[in-house]
Amino acid sequence: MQKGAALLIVDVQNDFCPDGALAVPGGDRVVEPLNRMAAGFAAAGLPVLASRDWHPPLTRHFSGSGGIWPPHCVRETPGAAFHPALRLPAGTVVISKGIDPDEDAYSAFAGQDAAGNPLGEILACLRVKQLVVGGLATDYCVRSSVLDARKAGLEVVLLTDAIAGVDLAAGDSDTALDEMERAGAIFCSTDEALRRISGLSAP
Ligand code: VGL
Ligand code: ZN
Repeated sequence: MQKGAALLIVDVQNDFCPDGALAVPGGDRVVEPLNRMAAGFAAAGLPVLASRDWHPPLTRHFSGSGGIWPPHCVRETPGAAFHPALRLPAGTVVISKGIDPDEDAYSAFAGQDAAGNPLGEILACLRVKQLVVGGLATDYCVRSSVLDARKAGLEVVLLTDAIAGVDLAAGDSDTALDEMERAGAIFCSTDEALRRISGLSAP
């Protein structure tokens, strides 16, 4: 990790954590490594971005309106808030997605910042070449975001201890990991990634 790196924290929101409307098993385990990673990026002067699922109350994404999911992450509700223990550095760019009632919009690249700038444009403006990714859920939004980042020509480092999956069907997360690896994502632990950005060990 070096100049040109950015951290993307995907959907670490209450509804995807234990007791949430669409709880990912062990979802809150990602908070501690992502806090360390975000602090490391901030200390190195590197950008941090955090996506959030930000649905309208009625959307095709929800069961009852044609989708497969129970209502979750409805914009401006407590379930859509970031996990209370997640520490986002000052200046973190928040990317909202799933706003359109006609789209699932799993990928953070389908999202935009408060001013309406799409994630891809923001990363281009910041001259980001390498995206370090962790968050929820491995088999949906992390997967889609990583595959889109690769399609956009970015290097991707996936933080293997800072992700957790829904596994609606057993093995979904493993399949997603295979797809991401085949697409060229590099797998790395948070500790290893931190050593690299702080320059404590030669890459
Ligand atoms: C997600 C299912 C439905 C995710 C979002 O953030 O991975 N999963 N909506
Ligand atoms: Zn959703």
